[in-house]
Amino acid sequence: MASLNDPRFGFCRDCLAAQRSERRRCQVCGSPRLVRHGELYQLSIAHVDCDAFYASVEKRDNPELRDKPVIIGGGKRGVVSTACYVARIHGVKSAMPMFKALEACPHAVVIAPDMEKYVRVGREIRQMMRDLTPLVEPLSIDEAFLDLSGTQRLHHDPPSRVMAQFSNRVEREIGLSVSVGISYCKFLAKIASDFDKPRGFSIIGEAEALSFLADKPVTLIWGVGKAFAATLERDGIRTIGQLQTMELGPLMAAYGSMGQRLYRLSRGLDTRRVEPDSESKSVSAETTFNEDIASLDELVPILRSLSEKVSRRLKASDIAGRTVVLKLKSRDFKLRTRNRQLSDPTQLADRIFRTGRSLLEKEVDGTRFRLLGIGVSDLSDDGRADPLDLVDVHATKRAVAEGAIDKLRGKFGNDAVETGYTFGKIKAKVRPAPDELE
Ligand code: TTP
Ligand code: MG
Repeated sequence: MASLNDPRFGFCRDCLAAQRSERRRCQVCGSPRLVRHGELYQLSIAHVDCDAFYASVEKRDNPELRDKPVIIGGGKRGVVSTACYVARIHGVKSAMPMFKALEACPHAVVIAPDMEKYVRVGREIRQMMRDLTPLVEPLSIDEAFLDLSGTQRLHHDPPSRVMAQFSNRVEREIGLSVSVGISYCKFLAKIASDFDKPRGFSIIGEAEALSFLADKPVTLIWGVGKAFAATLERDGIRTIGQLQTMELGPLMAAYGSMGQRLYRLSRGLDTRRVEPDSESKSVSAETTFNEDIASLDELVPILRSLSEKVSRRLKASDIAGRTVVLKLKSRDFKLRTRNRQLSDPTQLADRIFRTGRSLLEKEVDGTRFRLLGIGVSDLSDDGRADPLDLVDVHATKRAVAEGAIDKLRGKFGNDAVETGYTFGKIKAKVRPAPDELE
């Protein structure tokens, strides 16, 4: 039996089957897309970047373009925004003047950018990332960091397998391919995602960081642009390996604060956290019904199971939210959102549910709803969530019970324990009593 550190330990990116031999194709589905790495199940920082993003969206929406060289760009500045990988073979690159690009690839199809569409698609992909963790830090329209540490219990899978499933999901549901890089820090995760584009999946572990970086050019380091690289070159420094042999003092004396960055990143030392942007600063779950629902009795169990989903995500990342947000969409697509601020941040399904239910009760007026959502915003991770409530003894009891349920679910899976409300929804047409959990 291979240990977790065995380099033969891996899985198939297509069917996810575990691979325990050194064969080049998956033992189950025959795919050659295998990933193996000694630290495969320990690394949890991911960077995702879409492949030839604008061009891929246009190809997706017009299958006739599939095998043709496609360039997105033009407009007033007359430069290339991006080119598909077919056009890149001819030497077309982002930021190249269009006339040059067409010299290199005269038969290319040139399409003007449709920014609105790309923003929309970028958002859809980002939402899929947020389904995995609230710790999503977008860097641009088509790329983001994800911190998946601590989510194994939520997903019942380590981050690398979660990310392989994510890239398959984006292909299946959005129709685009992405490249994924996985490492223990942002610096190397980003480098990894660029490593075998398109449809890439690369891992850089701690053990290999130094040797991986040694022969790479200094321009790979964040903040080292052309001008600074020229300065370094004048000082005889071209590779990251050279920086690895230099001490902090002389580097800082020569290059100021940049010297510290050179020192640390050249050694693969990067403690920057994945910082979610304001859009990510809420965790929510929602569902659209097969048939519109008007009755509180039917909405409440759904609200309960959505609250549990939100709570699971919060607990997995050890964050809490102070404002509970209820979302309803009526049959005529009118959106209602209702907020309530709590006295302190929560990650408990019970508190989210109860607050959501009291907001919901006020909205149930015979309107038929097509969608129900619940979430929390005002996120924090400072450990001040859910202080024991000395006034409401019942709330404390429920919090303790929820902790016990979490433990069981951690051991036996999410479906192992069902509360009265979700039981009512999933297993039978049992209507929950008003305060069954008390
Ligand atoms: P990138 O991720 O840099 O490029 P890409 O997605 O097209 O290709 P790759 O597979 O190498 O990741 O940028 C994302 C989008 O941003 C790109 O599709 C178009 C736009 N863009 C510009 O408009 N101008 C530019 O100079 C660059 C680099 C990108
Ligand atoms: Mg890209």
